[in-house]
Amino acid sequence: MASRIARKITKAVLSREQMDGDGARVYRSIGSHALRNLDPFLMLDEFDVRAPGGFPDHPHRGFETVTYMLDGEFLHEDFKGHKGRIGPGDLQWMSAAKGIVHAEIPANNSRAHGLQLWINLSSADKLSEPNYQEYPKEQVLHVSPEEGIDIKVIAGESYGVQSPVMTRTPTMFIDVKLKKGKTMEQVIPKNYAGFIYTVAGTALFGGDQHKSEAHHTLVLSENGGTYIPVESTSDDCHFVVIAGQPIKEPIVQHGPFVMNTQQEIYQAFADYQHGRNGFEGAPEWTSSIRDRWSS
Ligand code: FJE
Ligand code: FE
Repeated sequence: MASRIARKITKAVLSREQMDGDGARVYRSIGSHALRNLDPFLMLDEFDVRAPGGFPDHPHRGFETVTYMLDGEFLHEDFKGHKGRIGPGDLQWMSAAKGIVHAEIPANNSRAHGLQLWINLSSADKLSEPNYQEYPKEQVLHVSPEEGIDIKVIAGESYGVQSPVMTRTPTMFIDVKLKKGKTMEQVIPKNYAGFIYTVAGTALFGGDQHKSEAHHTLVLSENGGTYIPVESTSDDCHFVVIAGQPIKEPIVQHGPFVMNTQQEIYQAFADYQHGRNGFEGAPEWTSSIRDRWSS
């Protein structure tokens, strides 16, 4: 019988809340000082935003943003007129690539709570055409291998269910809810780097090795292992498993621009400022939703 190697947890970091955007509360996982970046991931924020907070007009270049809403609703609008609403369980997979300028703000007065993941793009993809993949809750595939185990397959595969999301950077992203005492194993391609982010409840991750509560990032070992075992120790256990193929290229990041060289960062600023090379129309544009909460 072939031997199976389990991933272990090499590092556990608790996120403290901080403010970003315009008065928006986030728990930063990847992208915080303790977890600078975990190639191919640049950032994971658990946002918990109430109007008038939000993320008004801002640009992106060189990577993808994945917004997965847990509770409440966001409005979004971009500089090409693409707009919509992201509600509980909805998924927006946005490949900003050569340039998107947009606003993301709460749709109403209740709390907008969710996850936003930033995935780097390889040099070959950084200046490709922007692209959206949008899935309302009903179209996000889910699998329940047994009662008390509920998995949403946002990207990649879990228990034989394959997400239709196209990932320019090979990525898996699953959302898991477990009742107390339930066990599951998530398969992870052996060359992927990955982590778990805990949203609620407690569980043992990586054998009996690690117990965790909410707002923790658990970095997975890069030991060639092909799965991570989990056992829930509470009825409200909720976490995500995110893993991807490392890009292994230099990263120069300036806020919302992520390129390979300093020169490309200067170019991104100039393009954004002058409305060129994918940022056409950006200097004149303001979103119609940005003033929703100002009187
Ligand atoms: C930001 C550039 C940005 N975390 N979580 C600079 F793009 C952002 C930003 C976000 C963001 C947006 C959502 Cl919807 C959720 C997020 C950062 O838009 F805050 C800064 N400072
Ligand atoms: Fe954004």
